[in-house]
Amino acid sequence: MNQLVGERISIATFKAQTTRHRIMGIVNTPEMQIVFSDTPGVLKPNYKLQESMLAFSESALQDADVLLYVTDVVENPEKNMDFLEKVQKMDTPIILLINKIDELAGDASQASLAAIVERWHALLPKAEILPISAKNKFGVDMLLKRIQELLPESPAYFDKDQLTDKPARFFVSEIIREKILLYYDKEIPYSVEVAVERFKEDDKHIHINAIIYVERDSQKGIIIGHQGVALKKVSTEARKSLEKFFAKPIFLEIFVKVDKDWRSSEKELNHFGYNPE
Ligand SMILES: Nc1nc2c(ncn2[C@@H]2O[C@H](COP(=O)(O)OP(=O)(O)OP(=O)(O)O)[C@@H](O)[C@H]2O)c(=O)[nH]1
Ligand SMILES: [Mg+2]
Repeated sequence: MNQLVGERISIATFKAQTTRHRIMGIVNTPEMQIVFSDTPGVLKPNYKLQESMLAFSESALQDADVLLYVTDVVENPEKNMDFLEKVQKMDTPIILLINKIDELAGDASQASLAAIVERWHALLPKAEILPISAKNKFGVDMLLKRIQELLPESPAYFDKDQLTDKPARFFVSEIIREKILLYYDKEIPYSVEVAVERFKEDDKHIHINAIIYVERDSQKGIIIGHQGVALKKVSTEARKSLEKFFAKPIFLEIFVKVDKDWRSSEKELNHFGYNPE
């Protein structure tokens, strides 16, 4: 979606379940508007947060005019059979994007791509299949063109100068969460939520206070690290990314708090914005 919209709207990391919300990225030209919904990947929920994540994916499925199912050159197509069977029965046009074709190197790459396309086609015969590389922007313009052909005529849903449906604070918490996904292992990134307590912008700067919530005391210690070194790194790297995102100098203060078992609590999840409308 970032490549299609031309802005870094959704955070992306090598870890699974990076995206937790439904995030809109809007492309505007004089003739048209395309509203992309980036969603969490389809999963079988083990706790309440994951139930909300799945609900975001399903809400996008309900109102989309075109579905883009993003897989890559190594994912096992059988992994999400239930979901594939469901979308196969829907009337909505579907484009299956085989991403990361830059990873297919050497003489055998054409043959292996053909084999991958073949496997997916057998499972989802109604889908148009497009090999792409988001990294190299390969196939992205062709995809935009194809989406434009498939979209129905309709008035614009959003203002023509709007880029996303999310407020500035959302991107602050996502950028901090991105650093946590990058720098901590095991269950830590999945036990973390970030809330922005203060976002104050003046002519020259933005002042931000954020809180990293964890599920237990032991995790708080890990986030902070020996003599605060780990948290310092998160804070420094987040500040650099935020300065790029907002194109302004940032003062960033981060605190760590325990919110016991927040990801299993309906109330806390609502409080953190995991309530699909
Ligand atoms: N080689 C290569 N890597 C890519 C490409 N596109 C994305 N990646 C990498 O793949 C990883 C996953 O990207 P994400 O955007 O987080 O993937 P996602 O499908 O949104 O995953 P979740 O949000 O976790 O469900 C990141 O490390 C990206 O940098 C590509 O075209 N080629
Ligand atoms: Mg994602």
